[in-house]
Amino acid sequence: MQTQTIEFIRPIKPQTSNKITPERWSVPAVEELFKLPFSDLMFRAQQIHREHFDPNAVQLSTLLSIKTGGCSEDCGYCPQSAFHDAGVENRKMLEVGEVVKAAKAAQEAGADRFCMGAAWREPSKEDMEAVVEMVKAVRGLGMETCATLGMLNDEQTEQLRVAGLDYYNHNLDTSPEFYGDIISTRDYQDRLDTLDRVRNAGMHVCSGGIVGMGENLTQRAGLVAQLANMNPYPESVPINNLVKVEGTPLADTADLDPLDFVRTIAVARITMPTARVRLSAGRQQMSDAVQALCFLAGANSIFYGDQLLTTGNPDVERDRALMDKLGMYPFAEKNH
Ligand code: SAM
Ligand code: DTB
Ligand code: SF4
Repeated sequence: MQTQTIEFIRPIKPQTSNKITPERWSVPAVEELFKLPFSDLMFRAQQIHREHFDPNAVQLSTLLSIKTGGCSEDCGYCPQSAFHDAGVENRKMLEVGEVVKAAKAAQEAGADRFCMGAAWREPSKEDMEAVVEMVKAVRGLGMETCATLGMLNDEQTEQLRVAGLDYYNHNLDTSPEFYGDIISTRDYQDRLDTLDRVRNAGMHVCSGGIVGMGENLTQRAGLVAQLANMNPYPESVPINNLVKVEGTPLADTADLDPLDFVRTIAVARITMPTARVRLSAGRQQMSDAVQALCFLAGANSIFYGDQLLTTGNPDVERDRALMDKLGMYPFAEKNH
């Protein structure tokens, strides 16, 4: 009986276009996945994970905030927005040398991807000149490069591609229906347009969202459906658990049940089988047991290093200890 239920929710309207994504996920179908008995959901996710990846390998990506604070957007979760008073200073952009130093340290600690984040609505011409130098220098170290700089136009995506940027991170954050409750200074379509530009320029897409912002189940499913129906879906999907920062409008949001976070990872894995699903922000507040469940649910990437952008992340020693305890290893080590 249970198997029939699982089969029923899998398939969705066939796509008529000749693009790559083989199936479309309706929001109700994704919601049905969320509602599966926990063990059935985990089993489905693990089967799919093992079809496409070594289930014991995890990708390690280190983040660096290259421009912190003073952002002109009003994202309700974000401590870097100039609309909120979260105690984050508006600092100037880092120098290329500082970025290279941080990237080398991350590489020595075992990271294979380096992600440069900036608190911008979009980069200016001068910003782009500096970022291009940073991307070239980090690539020169032999690391995979990622950047998250806000909205991009066609010229900027081309500049980044030429510089050698491997991934561009730009999150949808939540479902189109819930989005207006969280951000008012740019709309959902702006995000989709930037992601299209990144894809059309030939770079890999990193896009995900945040859960635990007070969204309901349909809205959570709506985020996953949006990501999974991108054509093709992102190669890298960060799932962030809201980090509640004092001074932001979402600081007092009720805690998400950790098992609902695990379910979100599993549903992302099932709907985007070949993506790197990243267990992203929120790990510092998570027990080892919940993180282990996330890996069982199909997460195979983490942010590595004791700092995200402005908030903390588990330190390298804690992550190495967790990987050892679980018999997990970095993708990069296995491949070299
Ligand atoms: N300013 C650029 C932008 O918004 O695209 C890049 C940096 S922005 C901080 C990158 C992403 O971090 C956001 O889209 C959001 O998903 C995530 N983020 C920011 N604050 C967060 C928080 N408090 N908890 C969880 N994720 C957060
Ligand atoms: C993503 O999805 N999460 C990262 C990265 N992409 C840029 C950012 C998390 C930020 C958490 C809050 C902070 O440290 O400021
Ligand atoms: Fe600015 Fe990005 Fe934070 Fe939004 S999420 S306020 S765009 S730094």
